[in-house]
Amino acid sequence: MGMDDCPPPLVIFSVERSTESGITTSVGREMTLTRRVDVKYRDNRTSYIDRLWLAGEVELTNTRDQAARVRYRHSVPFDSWFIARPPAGSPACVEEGAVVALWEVRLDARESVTIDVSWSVDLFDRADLNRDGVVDVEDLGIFLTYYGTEQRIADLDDSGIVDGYDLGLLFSRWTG
Ligand SMILES: [Ca+2]
Repeated sequence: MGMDDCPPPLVIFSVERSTESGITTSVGREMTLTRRVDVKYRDNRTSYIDRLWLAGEVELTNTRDQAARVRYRHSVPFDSWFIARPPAGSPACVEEGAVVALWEVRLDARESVTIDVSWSVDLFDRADLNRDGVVDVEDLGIFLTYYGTEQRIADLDDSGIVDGYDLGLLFSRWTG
């Protein structure tokens, strides 16, 4: 699931964000004694329905007089009601309530490189048990096989047991 293997946070740096028509633009720069990171990307963190995406570039600069590795990481939050599934080979991974992506490049002395940091991750409703994009009678069928158990996939409210509250949640998300 990739739930536990997201890379740990790096030094946080400030990014200016503005949102217009559901698209958030982030621009920022981090400068230390050894590196400079310039980011500019857009994402749909405020308007996603079934897909969370981010598109943009990061310029990484090694300001040292010797080769070094420079890393860049970002994290985009989403409603934890949804299950996020990065496609195979994606730079993105998922931790609780956020999509995380990390890049690392080796740069020569004083070298600068611009990298594409775009990704896209499918989001599934937690009640969409077979992850096919709709909450319908097939999901209800799966749900009922787990009724009364502690099966986590059907324990929609994380109470520890699959019961009537979970059934109510499933119907509240019904798309038919
Ligand atoms: Ca389904």
